[in-house]
Amino acid sequence: MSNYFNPEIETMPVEEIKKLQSKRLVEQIKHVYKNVEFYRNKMDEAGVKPEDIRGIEDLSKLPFINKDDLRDQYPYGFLAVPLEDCVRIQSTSGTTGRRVVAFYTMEDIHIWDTCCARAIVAAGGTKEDVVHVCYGYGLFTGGPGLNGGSHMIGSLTLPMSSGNTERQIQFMTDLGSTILCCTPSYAAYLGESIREMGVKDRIKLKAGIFGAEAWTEEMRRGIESSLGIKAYDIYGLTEISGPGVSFECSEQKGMHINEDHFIAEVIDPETGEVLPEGEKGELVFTCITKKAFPLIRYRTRDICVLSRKKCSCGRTHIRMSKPLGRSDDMLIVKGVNVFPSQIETVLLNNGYEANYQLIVDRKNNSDTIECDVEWVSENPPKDAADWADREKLLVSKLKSMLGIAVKVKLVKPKTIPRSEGKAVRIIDNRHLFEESALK
Ligand code: DLL
Repeated sequence: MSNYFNPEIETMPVEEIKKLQSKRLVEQIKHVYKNVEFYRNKMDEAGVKPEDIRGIEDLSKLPFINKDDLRDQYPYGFLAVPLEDCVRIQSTSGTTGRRVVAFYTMEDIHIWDTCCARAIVAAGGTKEDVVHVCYGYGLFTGGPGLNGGSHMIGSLTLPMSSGNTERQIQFMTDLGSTILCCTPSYAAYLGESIREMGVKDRIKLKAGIFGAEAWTEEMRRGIESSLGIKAYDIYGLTEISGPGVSFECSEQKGMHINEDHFIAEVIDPETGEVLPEGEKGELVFTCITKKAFPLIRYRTRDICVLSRKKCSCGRTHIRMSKPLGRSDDMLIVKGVNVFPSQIETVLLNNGYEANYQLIVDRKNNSDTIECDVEWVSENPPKDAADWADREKLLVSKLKSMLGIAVKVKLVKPKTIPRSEGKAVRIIDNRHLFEESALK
């Protein structure tokens, strides 16, 4: 059985992909220049006419856009087709300021479903599978995206949405779910709950498709062993369509970007300079087939690396690394750059699971950072002295990883609130951005 959904496209020679991208880019630029005042003004300001864009080699002539532009144009400013041609909206989960609303024509939904179908097939999915989707449904793209992909393959789709873990596990056992789609933190939680309920031998899962938040290789190994599956990463963002912008193949060495629909670039976040393949920088996407809400040179804030190295799965589409952080989620504590993934690595390397929370505060003009972490239920502290020793050990490991003192509080299992969507890892009580916005 082929593990491609669209073999002729997924294994197309690179030169052919670039030709296809060039042709589609030229059409797309004409479309947005004609139909979106924002793009017309931006391109006019930059002195670029649609006819100056003759192929992907001209992409860098176009200006970048970012999330602030989307917020400023809320809700219809980026709409490139008449509203009556749209059949759906989805939205980002932004907690501050205006949300970003993305529009889709029926054909845009078809493209998105195709991207998700490719991801499911790459994880071994066929029409015989039972695809258990517990990403949230609604405005969040996770549920609808994987649901659409699963339908396209013809798999039996369980639109579970998030929440009610006992019911999730009951359906999983009763209906024989074989592919699980959810956030990695929820997958880890499901693994814990299955172990506690003692039903692991009744679980038929073979693969999981996890994304929407950062997760480490250590976390992947933990989930693979607790659920007895192979765990695949999937990446995407609402602005560009949703999940399935890129996905992992069986090699698990980066995610193939669906290059017939999206052109990826990596840029220096400070200067905007396009970086050569293999260098780390901010990921930028251009949508070349979507019609209702086509973003051109959209700065994602995700930091990653692209690779054209041949993949042994046979796919020729470029691969992106896992996001290595965001140019905007990095914490600066006592002037030191801290990535939550560094903390996670220390915890997982020292026998803990990714059940932790970082609390950042500022007292007397000095930053503090506390890491609350649960001990694993099989290995509770023997006594108060053991408890204190374990905290001390983590303090020293974190100090050597980060270069700053982190207060560690070891807590009982299940004390840190579980998330059914994206885990809330950071509580930053300093609210630096809000403060500066007010002043
Ligand atoms: O999280 C779409 C999605 C749903 C992707 C389900 C995968 C699975 P947003 O809510 O708009 O969309 O958030 C997009 O989440 O810019 C990344 O920072 C982060 N992100 C998404 N996938 C991954 C991943 C969905 N696999 C933002 N690894 C993106 C790390 C991810 N971060």
